[in-house]
Amino acid sequence: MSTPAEEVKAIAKKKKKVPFDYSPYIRGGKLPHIWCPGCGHGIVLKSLLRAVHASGLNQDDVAMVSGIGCSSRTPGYVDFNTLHTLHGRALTFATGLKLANPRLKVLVITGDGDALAIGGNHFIHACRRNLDLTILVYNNNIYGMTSGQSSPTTPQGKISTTGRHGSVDPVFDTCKLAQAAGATFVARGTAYHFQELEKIIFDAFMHKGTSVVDILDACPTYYGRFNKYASATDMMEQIEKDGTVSVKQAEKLSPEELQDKLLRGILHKAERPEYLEEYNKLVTSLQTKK
Ligand SMILES: Cc1ncc(C[n+]2csc(CCOP(=O)(O)OP(=O)(O)O)c2C)c(N)n1
Ligand code: SF4
Repeated sequence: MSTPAEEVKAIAKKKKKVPFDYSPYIRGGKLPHIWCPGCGHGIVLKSLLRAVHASGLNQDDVAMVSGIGCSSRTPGYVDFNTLHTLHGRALTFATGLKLANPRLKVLVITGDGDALAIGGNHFIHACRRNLDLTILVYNNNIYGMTSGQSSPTTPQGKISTTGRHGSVDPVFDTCKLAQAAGATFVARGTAYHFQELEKIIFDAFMHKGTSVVDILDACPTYYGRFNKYASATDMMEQIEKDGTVSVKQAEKLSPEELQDKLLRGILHKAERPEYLEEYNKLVTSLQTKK
């Protein structure tokens, strides 16, 4: 019987394509990973690694910083400069790291709970500063690591361990929040549309300033099971395929058709002075002041 890797190679050979080699980016000694079967985090990681590869960035020039959560375990598995920090505090560490070593391309991996609940204040202020950081919010609508409590993106009426009869709280829209707080690149992708996601993450890397990508992801173990999705695939199809439309598709749809749909793609792009450049200007002016 052939192994999964051999099967991938056989399919690629048929399509006359060279399969993408993830191995230079993975710390093999840290495997197996902790993610459950069907979890979207691994799919997102693949899109992310392909985007890093396409950007031509040297692995030593990339730093990946996370908080705590299933998503935040990502830096443990990849061969970049990595920091696994405190719950909700990835952005404070990332800010310090970027200021101390501006040469580094700093990526922040954070869950919806990590970024928008305990880390909500830090999220707002990181967006406000426009420091050159790429923030990837793995948004699976729930706290995965701690067994499925409601997060700020749990839709109203959906079941969680802290909302056994359906969540009552209104949700945050990560993209609207990021844009209102001042992020200069805001986009949404999904684990289902993984090729599109790779391009979005690539564009986020290329942007100078704070870039935020809200990534609709799937936690079949808690969110999926509590809310009676038949399988991880069913969950991805209902939430991420049927629940979203691309910015391009949206142009042809009426407001009625767009109701209850989330937009995918680049939602906001603006030019504004980057934080480090402004900071360095101040330092230079103070140093040359007589
Ligand atoms: C100060 C602090 N409070 C609470 C926790 C417990 N905790 C660990 S991960 C987590 C939630 C993670 O959810 P999310 O960020 O959405 O990531 P996911 O696990 O879904 O990928 C919580 C509450 C902690 N580690 N530290
Ligand atoms: S608990 Fe949920 S988020 Fe965590 S690894 Fe399992 S499926 Fe993924």
